[in-house]
Amino acid sequence: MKRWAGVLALWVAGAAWGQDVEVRMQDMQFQPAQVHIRVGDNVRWLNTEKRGYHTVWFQDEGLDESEPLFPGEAWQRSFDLPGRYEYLCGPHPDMRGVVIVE
Ligand SMILES: [Cu+2]
Repeated sequence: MKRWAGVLALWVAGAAWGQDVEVRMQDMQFQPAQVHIRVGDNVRWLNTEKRGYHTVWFQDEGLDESEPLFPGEAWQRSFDLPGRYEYLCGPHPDMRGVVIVE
């Protein structure tokens, strides 16, 4: 019985649609600056600084910048199409990252 429950749990995990991936905003950087995900996955950006705010802005796509994210705040987005999605932080344009969706 226990064994079957384990097999079922593995199957459910493998079939799950939309994994969550976290990117931290720390030391004026996106960490990791590059993430590889699969179609349907969700990326969550979390500000783990002691002070100061950041944004997440997919400027190249013509999307709106996120609201300012203060320490402890997060913003998320899912990706439904394969591609390479570059983004930056509005207040700190040198702070950049990329999401690669496969
Ligand atoms: Cu920033």
